[in-house]
Amino acid sequence: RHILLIGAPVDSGKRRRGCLMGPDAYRTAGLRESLTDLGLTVTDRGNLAPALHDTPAPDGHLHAWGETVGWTRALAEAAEAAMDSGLPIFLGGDHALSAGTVAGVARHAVRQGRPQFVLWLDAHSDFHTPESTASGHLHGTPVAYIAGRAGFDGFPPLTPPVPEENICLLGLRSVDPAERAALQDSRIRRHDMREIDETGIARPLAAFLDTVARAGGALHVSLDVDFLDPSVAPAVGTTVPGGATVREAHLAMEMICDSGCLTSLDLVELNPFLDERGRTASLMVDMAASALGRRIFDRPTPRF
Ligand code: DIR
Ligand code: MN
Ligand code: MN
Ligand code: MN
Repeated sequence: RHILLIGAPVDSGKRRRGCLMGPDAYRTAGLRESLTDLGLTVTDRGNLAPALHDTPAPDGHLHAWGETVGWTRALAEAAEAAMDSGLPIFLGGDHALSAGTVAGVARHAVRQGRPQFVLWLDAHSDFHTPESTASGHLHGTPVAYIAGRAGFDGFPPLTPPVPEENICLLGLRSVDPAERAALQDSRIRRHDMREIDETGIARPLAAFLDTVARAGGALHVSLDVDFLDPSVAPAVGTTVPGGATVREAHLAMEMICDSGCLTSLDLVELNPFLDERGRTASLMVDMAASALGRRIFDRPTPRF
């Protein structure tokens, strides 16, 4: 399948700056070359810019509301259109960008009559609403938006939202009390690091991928750098100890590839300003390569 690289230098989802450099860090780390080495054809579409934004924030504590609304509109359109030409990889940019990418790919799935699924690989649940967020950082809200929770005035309408049972959060270890209460009230699938410790990462992931495959679904994967342990992926503003190891993360990416379901991918929250000689950017490039077919030896994914 044809791969599209789409730069989304979104930096409005939190106060600490630097994610706007993410797309160029992935290019510098050789993302395109890693994928062409796999025999894939790759087009780099350059970087997007936000749509004009004039929407007032519903509340004063929300950081950069209008800019994030503008990005969400631009990204939703770009993502929907990209799905007609290949498999887009969105180069972030902070996690606020996924409101737009998921809105866009979900619209495309509706047109195809295909259910949309979302796999969220993240230390955080990103399930705040604009009302519940204490930080006012919108990168902590995209899962709530795509699931259709209220309060996102000015954001493009989701037609329809992604069904809760089609969303799977994996890697959790930092969930705020309001998010926890809302998640426990929802049908969103959620797997914390304790579960990964107890069962291994393959079991919950295989179960979800099996559901996607049986439904003939489109699968969007949103990979937050902080899914990985900060000892191997330090270049992110919100490090949380106790994350996925390099091996766990590669296994997850290889299983995603084997499922044959992957239709779009976000690489988010890389802050190159915090990196050590590009090691986090390079690791994220390796993750993308594993998700798109890089292998040591071919071997079918075991069933659980
Ligand atoms: C944190 C979000 N729960 C907040 N942190 C995130 O500010 O609401 N970091 N999403 O990546
Ligand atoms: Mn189409
Ligand atoms: Mn996130
Ligand atoms: Mn996170």
